[in-house]
Parts: sequence; structure tokens; C-alpha cells
Amino acid sequence: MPEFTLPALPYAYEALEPHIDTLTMQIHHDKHHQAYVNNLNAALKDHPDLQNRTIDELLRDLTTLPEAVRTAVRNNGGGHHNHTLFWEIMRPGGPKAPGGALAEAITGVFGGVEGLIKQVNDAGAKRFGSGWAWLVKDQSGNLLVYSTANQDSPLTDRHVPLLGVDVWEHAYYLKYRNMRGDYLAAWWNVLNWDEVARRFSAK
Ligand code: MN3
Repeated sequence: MPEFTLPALPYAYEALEPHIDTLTMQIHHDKHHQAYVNNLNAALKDHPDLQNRTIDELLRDLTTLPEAVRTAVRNNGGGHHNHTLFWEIMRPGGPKAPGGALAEAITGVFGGVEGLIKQVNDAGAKRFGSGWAWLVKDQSGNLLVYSTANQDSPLTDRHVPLLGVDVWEHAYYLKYRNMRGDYLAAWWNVLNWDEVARRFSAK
């Protein structure tokens, strides 16, 4: 049966320095993300029908999954999907602002990139405990900012995640200690706006 696998990082562990430190990237990708993948595979071991679905399908259809696996897919499937997105929407030396249709949409909703950054950082700062801050596209194509707890995915609400910031302590504690706001402020330096735009325009 097919198993979910840990995707390789699309850049070196040290590529996002000084904003995201090398050791955090190593532990975050090799240990935390790997654990979500392992736990997801373990949960689906006796459900070959579910193993043939994509991770997107599993998270969209979460409420109809067998109760025995639902929480494990929510937490570990969510963790797998969220982190796969997270690696892809970061890169060293990317453009400092979005372009094209995404830029127009952001200006329309948030007044500009600074307005978007403020809302995302605010959502991340206010998330009590662990979770994510998101920019998503809803089913009508509207842009929304909110946060989710733990590894809950916007896909379960039929929203397309465009940009997500991990605000679990494991994402920043080694370098930023308890200063989540400093991490959030720095994180935008490594955002891959081209990938966010690609997701925004994807059908
Ligand atoms: Mn994480």
C-alpha cells in the first residue's frame, strides 16, 4: 500500500538564516514533520481504502472519515499537509512583495501588503498555545485571514491555504525563545511570494 513520505526541503537547512536558524530547520523538518508522516501512516495501516486518497482529500473529507482514524488524520495528516506547504512557501531571497492578481486582491481586501502582514501577525500572536496563522481563499475566491489551533487545516472548511505561518513553539523557540512576535516579524523575510501567487491563481 502507498505510504505518505516526508518531502525533501526545497533548499538547504541553513538557507533561511538568519531569520530561521539551521538547527530549528533540521529538527522541524527531520523530526517534527517526519513524526506527523509516521503517525499518519500508522493510523491508516489497517485502512487501505484511505491510503489511496490524497492528503488533501483526507483533510477535506475529515468529518466523514471513520471515527477510529479521524483525530489521527486531523492532527498528523494536518501536520503533514501544513508543513509541506510551509517549506514550499519559504525561500531565501524571494521577492519582497507579491505581484499581479494576488497583489490586486490583497490591496482590495487589506489595503496593501502591510495591512495583510499586520492581520496575519495579529492572528498568530493571539493564537493561545499551538497553531497556525493563515491567508486562505474561500470557495467564492475571497481572501480571509484567521488562525487555527494545533494542526487543523483550512482544507477541512473547504478553504484553500495560500500562506501559513507555524506558531508552534518548535518553529521558533531555539532562536526567538518566548518572543513569538519577533519571529513573526522576521518570517516575512523568507516568504516565497511567487509560490503564494501560484496557489492563489491555481484552479
Ligand atoms: Mn511545525
